[in-house]
Amino acid sequence: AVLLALSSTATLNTATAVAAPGDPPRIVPVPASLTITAGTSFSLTQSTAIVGSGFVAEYLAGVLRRSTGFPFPITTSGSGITLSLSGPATMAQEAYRLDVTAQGVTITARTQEGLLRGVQTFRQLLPPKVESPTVQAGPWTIDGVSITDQPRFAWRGVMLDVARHFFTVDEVKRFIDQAALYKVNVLHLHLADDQGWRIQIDSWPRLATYGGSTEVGGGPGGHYTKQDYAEITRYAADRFMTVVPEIDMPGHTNAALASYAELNCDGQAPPLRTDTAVGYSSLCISKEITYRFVDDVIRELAAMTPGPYLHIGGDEAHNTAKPDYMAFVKRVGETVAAHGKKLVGWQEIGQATLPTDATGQYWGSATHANSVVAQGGKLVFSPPGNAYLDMKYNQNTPLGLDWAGYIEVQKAYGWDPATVIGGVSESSIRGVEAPLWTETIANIEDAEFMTNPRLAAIAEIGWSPASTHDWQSFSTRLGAQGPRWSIRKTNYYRSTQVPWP
Ligand code: TNX
Repeated sequence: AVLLALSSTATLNTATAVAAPGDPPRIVPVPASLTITAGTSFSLTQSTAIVGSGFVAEYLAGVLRRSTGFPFPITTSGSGITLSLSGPATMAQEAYRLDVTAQGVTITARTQEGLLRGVQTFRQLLPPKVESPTVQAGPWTIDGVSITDQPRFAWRGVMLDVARHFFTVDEVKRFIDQAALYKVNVLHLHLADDQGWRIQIDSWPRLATYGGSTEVGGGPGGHYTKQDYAEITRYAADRFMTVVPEIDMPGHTNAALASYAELNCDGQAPPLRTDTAVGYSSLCISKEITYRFVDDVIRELAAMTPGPYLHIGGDEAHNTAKPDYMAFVKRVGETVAAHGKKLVGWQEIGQATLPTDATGQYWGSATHANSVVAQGGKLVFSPPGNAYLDMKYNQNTPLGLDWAGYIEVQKAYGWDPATVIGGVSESSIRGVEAPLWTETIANIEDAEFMTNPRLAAIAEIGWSPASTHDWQSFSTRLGAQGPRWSIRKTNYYRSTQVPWP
């Protein structure tokens, strides 16, 4: 076979929307290195086995059985699609190698996590109908290729605001599945805000039962029981996605203040709110019960959280005096550490004294972000003008806000975390995250419309080497995702900037 060594940027650069045989595969995020083996191919058949074990093998078998109708037995020896954990110790945690030869497919990694990332790439080597929930006719042929790949950043996140509008466990699972396709590995759940409290807390039960009883626009809202929440974290963990729960404080707390009169400085519970104002609510910084409340919530949340991070919000506390804010965040940071978790907060937490392993989520202020870094913390970048999934695509988008401008797909793709603010070294950057705030997003179809295709752009910025960044290449590869989403019945915005087939 003739080996064509191809750099991902140069070769995935074709402008035509329909792949011809021998064209490079259209993978998002683009792999660090990809070499086509011309003239070689492998086809899945009735007798192809999956050689491997564990959840990743089951996951791959689930995808392939559904659409091909083939049995795909999971075996411990033989040939077919081999999932091998024989990757060298020098391989990064999530790195994988993927080889397609005439003899079969091998995905090699050092961890199950690496194998899962390789499986997501493998799906994109197959025709879009592999994503079908029902059996389709073959052929199921894959061109010969060798891929080596690993992420640029450890945190490639998406945030779902389940406070402004509630989303069911099944809807969250669907959201997780779609994000996992693009190697997104953090699901940040915004669990409490002025309009709703969405997680059961046994020591303060009215938070969920009363504080969770409505949402923006006055709908019935809802909340996750501890069992529901365990189901979400397990489903995410199977896809090597860490759930980062956020309880926003001291602002964005009307739902809690409405649930317990004693949390208010004046002892009066305000009414539940279903409007979209921000910046009016605050926990009562001077009352000791506030800290009992915070300790109880963080203790129960930490116990429900398999991952290392707890997000305390901290944004837009416009109704909290600055000295109060600083004292409050410092104390809550200590509480999070006392319960064995690492503190995450929106950039404003940089104003307070933080634990040394804190993470600040940048959303527009270099000053605040820099003070997180100055204290030894790290940053997750969510620049609103590029990464906010709740911004309209253009003036005609029926949903969304526009305070950070319109975000067409090219704008979502057109940034680099290393240059958003000056003077932050790449080692201080934990990664990137695309937040979906849901003031205007009432159901999962609308959430998908705002998320796709922009999340794929943010995912590529987080995963792929900076040297591969190229709009022409990306837009062509992104176009190839459209048929996959259509077959999955995932809603998406058909941007005119993208050459959909
Ligand atoms: C600002 S970004 C907020 C949210 C809103 C969002 C709407 C941030 C940390 N806070 O409370 O939902 O704008 O785009």
